Amino acid sequence: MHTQVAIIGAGPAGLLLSHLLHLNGIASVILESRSRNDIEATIRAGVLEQGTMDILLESGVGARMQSEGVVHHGIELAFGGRRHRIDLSELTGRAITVYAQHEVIKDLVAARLAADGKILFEVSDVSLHDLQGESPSVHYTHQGEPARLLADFVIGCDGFHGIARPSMPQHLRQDFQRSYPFGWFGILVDAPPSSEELIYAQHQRGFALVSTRSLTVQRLYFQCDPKDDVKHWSDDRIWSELNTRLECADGWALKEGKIFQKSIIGMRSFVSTPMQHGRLYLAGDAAHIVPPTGAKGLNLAVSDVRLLARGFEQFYKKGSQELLAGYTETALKRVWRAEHFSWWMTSMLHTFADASPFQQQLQRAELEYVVSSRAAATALAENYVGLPL
Ligand code: RFL
Ligand code: PHB
Repeated sequence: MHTQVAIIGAGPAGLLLSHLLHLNGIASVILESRSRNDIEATIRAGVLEQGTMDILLESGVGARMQSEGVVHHGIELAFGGRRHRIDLSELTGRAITVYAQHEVIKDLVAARLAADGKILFEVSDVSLHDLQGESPSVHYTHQGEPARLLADFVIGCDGFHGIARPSMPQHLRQDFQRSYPFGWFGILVDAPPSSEELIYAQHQRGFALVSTRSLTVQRLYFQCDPKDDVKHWSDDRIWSELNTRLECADGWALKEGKIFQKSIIGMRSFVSTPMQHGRLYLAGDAAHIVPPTGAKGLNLAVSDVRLLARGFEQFYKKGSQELLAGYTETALKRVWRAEHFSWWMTSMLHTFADASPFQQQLQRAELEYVVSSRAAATALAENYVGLPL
């Protein structure tokens, strides 16, 4: 089998890239290790930047997001028993949309399949070959049969644990990383929203986040030991912890309900450079990870593939490699900005077990500054809604 662009991974990065290429008349094949059901049911991100919404709408896959997603014009920061609103739209003229990542995945898979796009699910043994020459190939197993896909380019959109990044020559790669001594305990709850906007709460017992999925399903998180086990957390214990961390003097209270999913995720910051070598390009979590406090991961995946789609359009229509050659440099500018923002939000809102009383006072001073200075609030807001592409 031959195609122009071979894409490894049907996450947001791989699916959107394939869709954008198709709109430019460029053929691609996606190889995905999991089943369609699996990728459409995995619960991950929820916050889309304005730029991400714009791309989904402009490229014709935003209709359901527009009708079912909810536009939020602000977020709240809670600390010291008080809530403080950051008015994103007033400060930046932009907004965010809360629409689950797996819904974006469903919309993109449906659009690809409706256009006869090729996605091979449940492939295994994927390996990349001849990445230096003009005809790289991907070897894999599908339905028990070994197979080979020849392409002009190979794009690694296979997430943090994929095979594309390790296929880059080790001696050319430089990795930057930081892991955090805490994780997030995430739950999904059958309940009405407790708040019209997301609440990011700092408390001495640890961070908590009130997010939402719909009028009937809520998404809540709280800082935990990354090595803890969900089995140690009864529903009562979870509600008690969340209520303590979110307690507010104004009488606001969480609306509780039936918890139907519990999970623990680790937190890390990671960047691998370069994001390209020969005919191999990396996009999304395959090249970089941010802690979820800034809600940036999915949005970065989208901005990477937007750059790649433009690069391939220029290559196939004009024969120029200029945009593709500059991919790493252009993408990393945005990546590092998001890395900094996500690290900063994480540092400002979480409890660090080894923080001295001095550092605790600095953390509080920073929060006070962000909610009382228009300049500081604007710095948070413009990063949160996403800087222009
Ligand atoms: P993905 O989504 O991991 O997709 C990679 C795909 O590649 C497949 N794969 C392979 N296929 C073939 N062969 C192989 N060898 C393969 N190895 C892997 C995988 O099965 C998978 O289908 O990467 P992508 O496309 O780069 O997208 C990145 C985003 O998923 C990620 O950054 C976000 O989910 C991060 N994130 C958030 N981002 C936001 O922008 N806003 C948020 O509000 C937000 N909240 C979150 C988050 C991530 C979270 N978790 C679970 C880490 C909240 C959480 C809890
Ligand atoms: C979510 O709803 O899953 C979510 C929202 C905001 C974040 C991270 C995750 O910063």
